[in-house]
Amino acid sequence: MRPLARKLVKVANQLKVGIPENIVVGSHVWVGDPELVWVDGLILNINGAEAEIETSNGKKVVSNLSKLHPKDMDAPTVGVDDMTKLAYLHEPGVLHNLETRFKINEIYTYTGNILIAMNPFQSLPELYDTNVMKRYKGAAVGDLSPHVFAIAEAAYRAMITEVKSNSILVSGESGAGKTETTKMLMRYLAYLGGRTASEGRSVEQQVLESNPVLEAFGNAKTVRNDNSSRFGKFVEIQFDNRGRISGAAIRTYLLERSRVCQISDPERNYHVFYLLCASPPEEKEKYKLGDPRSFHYLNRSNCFELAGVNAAQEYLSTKRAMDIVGISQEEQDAIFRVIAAILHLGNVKFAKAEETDSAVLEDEQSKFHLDTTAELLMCDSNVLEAALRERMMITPEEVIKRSLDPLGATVSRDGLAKTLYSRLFDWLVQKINFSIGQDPDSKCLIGVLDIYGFESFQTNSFEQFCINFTNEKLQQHFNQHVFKMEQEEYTKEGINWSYLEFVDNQDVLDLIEKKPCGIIALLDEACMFPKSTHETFSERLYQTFKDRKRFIKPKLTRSDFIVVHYAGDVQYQSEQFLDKNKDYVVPEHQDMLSASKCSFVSGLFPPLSEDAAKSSKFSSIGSRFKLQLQQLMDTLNMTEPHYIRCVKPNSVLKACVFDNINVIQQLRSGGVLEAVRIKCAGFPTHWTFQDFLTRLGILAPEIVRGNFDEKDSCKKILEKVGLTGYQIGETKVFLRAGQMAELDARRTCLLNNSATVIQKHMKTHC
Ligand code: AD9
Ligand code: MG
Repeated sequence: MRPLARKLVKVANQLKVGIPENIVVGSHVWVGDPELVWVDGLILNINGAEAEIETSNGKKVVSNLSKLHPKDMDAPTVGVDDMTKLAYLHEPGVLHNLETRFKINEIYTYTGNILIAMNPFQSLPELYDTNVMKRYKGAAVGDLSPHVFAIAEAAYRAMITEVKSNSILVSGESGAGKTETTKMLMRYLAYLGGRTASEGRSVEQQVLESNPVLEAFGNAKTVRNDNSSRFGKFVEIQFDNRGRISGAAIRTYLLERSRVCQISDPERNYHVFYLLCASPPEEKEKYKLGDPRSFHYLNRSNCFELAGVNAAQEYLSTKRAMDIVGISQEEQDAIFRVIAAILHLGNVKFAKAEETDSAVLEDEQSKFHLDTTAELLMCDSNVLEAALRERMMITPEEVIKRSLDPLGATVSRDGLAKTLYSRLFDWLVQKINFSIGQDPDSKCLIGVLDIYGFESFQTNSFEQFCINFTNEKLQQHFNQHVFKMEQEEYTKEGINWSYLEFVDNQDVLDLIEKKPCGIIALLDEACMFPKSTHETFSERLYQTFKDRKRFIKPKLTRSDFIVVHYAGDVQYQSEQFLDKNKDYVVPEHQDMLSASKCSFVSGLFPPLSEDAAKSSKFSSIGSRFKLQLQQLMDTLNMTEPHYIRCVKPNSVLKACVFDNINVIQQLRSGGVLEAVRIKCAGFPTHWTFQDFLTRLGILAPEIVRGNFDEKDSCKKILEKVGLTGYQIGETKVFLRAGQMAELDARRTCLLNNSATVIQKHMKTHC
C-alpha cells in the first residue's frame, strides 16, 4: 500500500466508533486499498478476526474485521445531497457519495450545514445565472439542491431576521476554488442587497470590482493554480437596516512578498507585471517597458503567458475596474510607474570593484536600468545607487559609510523591490476601503473569508508556518462550531447527551502562539538578539519543546523542526525564518523614497517619527500576523458562521477526474472528517420517524400496523430488536455509530428469509 494511502486508512480507522457486529459472510463492505484508498467488496470467508474479501476491482484481499466498514446497499444511485442522510456515516461512505455526485456534475453536497464544493474545472454557467439566483432567493437551505447561493441566502436571511452578523468561511487547498466561490457569494449578496437603478458607481459594484483589482496585484500563476491568490482576504459587507449594502471593508493578510523577486519555472510573478508589458504602445513607451522576457524578475521562469488569457485585454479591464473602485488616472499612472520601476530595478546588476570587494554597477545596461528606475520613481539616480550599494553606520562619534559587496547590494535591491510592492498593495487595499466607504450606522455585516488552506510542501518556510497557524486557528473555530451545532440539535430534540471527547488543537496553538515561550515569541527573541542564527533559534526550539508531543526534532538536521498539525506533520526549514520575520525598511531606502518628487511614491513612505527612526526594536511580521489573526477571530466570534469547504478533485486540474487519495486528504485537512468524527462520537444517525419506519418497519410489521403514532412505533421497534444506547427525540431517532448497519443487517436477513420462503412456496406449488 502506498504510504499515503496507508496513513489515510489508519486515520479513517480512528474515525470508527465501535466495530459493526453485523459484518458476516456475504456482507458488502469497504476495505482499504492502495490505489483507491477504499474499495467495495464482498466477504467470502471469516476466520476469527480476519475476513477474506473479493473486491469490485477483482482482487482477493484479507483484512482485519475491525478495519472494514459496512457498505449501504440501499444508498440512492445518485447519492444523497447531505452526508448526514447517509445510513452509515463513515469515511468510505462520504468519499463514495462525493464521487457519485461529482460524476453527474452535482458539485455541491452538504455535511449538515457545511457545504462541500468540488471544483468542476469546467465552466458551468447554467449553475450560476440570474435565474438560478432568483430561485434561491427566499428559499431555505435544504429546499433546493446544495449551492453557494443557498449558503449566502441563509447568511443574509439570518442577518435580517436575527439582526446578527454572519460570516461565510471558505477554505480549501490551493486551486480548490475558494476565490471563485467567494466571488459567487459576493455576486449573490450584491444581487440581494443591491440597489436598483442607482446612479453612478454603486457600493455593490465597487465591492465586486475590487476583486479584479486585487487579483491583478495579488494573484499569480503557481504550479497549483493559474490564478492563485497570494494573500488572504476577509471582505466585510455592511448592510443598512433595510438589508441593502451600505459599505464594505476589505482586510488582507500576508501578501507573499518573495514572489516579486523570486520565481521558478513554471510559475509567474504577479499578473500586473505581464499586463503592463502588454499595455498599448504609448503606455509601454511611457513606462519604458518592452518584452517581459527582458526583465530579470520575470525571466527567471519560462512562463510568460497564461492559457486563455489575453494580457492586453486584461490590462484594459483592470484599469476599468480601478476606475470603478475610485482610483484616479493620476494614481493609476503612479501605480504603473512603480510597477515598471520594480521591473527596471530588477535589471540593475552588481559586480565586484577592481580593488575592493565593494559592489559597483555591472555594466552600462545596469546604469540605464538604474536611471530609468530613478526616473520612474522620481528619485535622484545617485541617491538610489548609493542606497543600493552603501550603508551608513551611525556611531556617537561619527557617521561611517560602508560599501556592500555585490551579493549584499543585490539583497538590498531585492529588499527595495519587495518593500515597494508590498507598500503599493497595502495602499490599494486602503484606497479601495476608503473609496467604497464604511457605514458607521450598519448594525449587521456579512463577512466572507477567502484564506489560504493548509500547506505542506517539500520545503516549508515562514510563509507555510503562518498559513498553517491560520488554519489551526480556523480549525479550532470550526470544531467548536460543529460541536456546538450538534449539541444544539440534541437540545432541540430533548436528547440526553453526556458524551463527546473531542480532540481540541489548543496544544498546537499554545506551541505556536503562547507567550512568552511559543514559537513566534522565541522567533522574535531570536530576531532581537544580534548574534542569533537560524541554528541558534532552532536549538532554542529543540530545548524548549523537547517534551511536547506536537513538536518533533527531525533526525539528520540541525535546523529543521516538525509541527504535528491537526492536518498532518509539517517539516519546516528554519533558514529564512529570522529574515522573513523582520519587517524592516533600510533607512537609506526609506529616506530616498520619502524624498521622491512623486507625491504618490513619497506617500508610500511617510517619514518615520524620531522615536521609530531611533528605535532598534524591529517590527515582527509573525507577531503582527498573530494579532491580525486574533482580531479576525474576534470578529468571527461575533458572527454566526457558515462553512464552505472547497475540494480539488485532482491535481491535474482537469474536468471529470476524481482522485480518491487527493480528495480524502483534503476532507481530512479541511476538517470535514473531523466533523464526521464529532458526529460519530455522538449520534451520527438522525432519522425522522417517518424515514425510519419506511426503511425499518419490516422488522416489526405488527407494530407498524398497530395503532401507534410514529414516535411510539419507532420506540417499540427499537425495543423489540433490543438495541441500547440510542435515543428518541422530538421528531427523530438518534442512533449510535454502527447501529444503523446492525438494523439493516437484520432487515437484509428478514428479506433473504422471506425470499427463500417465497421460493420454497413457489416450488411446492409449481
Ligand atoms: V488559491 O489558494 O488562491 O491558489 P483557490 O482560490 O482555492 O486557489 P480558485 O478559486 O482560483 O482557487 O480556482 C482555481 C480554478 O478552478 C479557477 O481559475 C477556475 O478555473 C476553476 N474553478 C474553481 N471553481 C470553479 C467553479 N465553481 N466553476 C468553474 C471553477 N470553475
Ligand atoms: Mg484564491
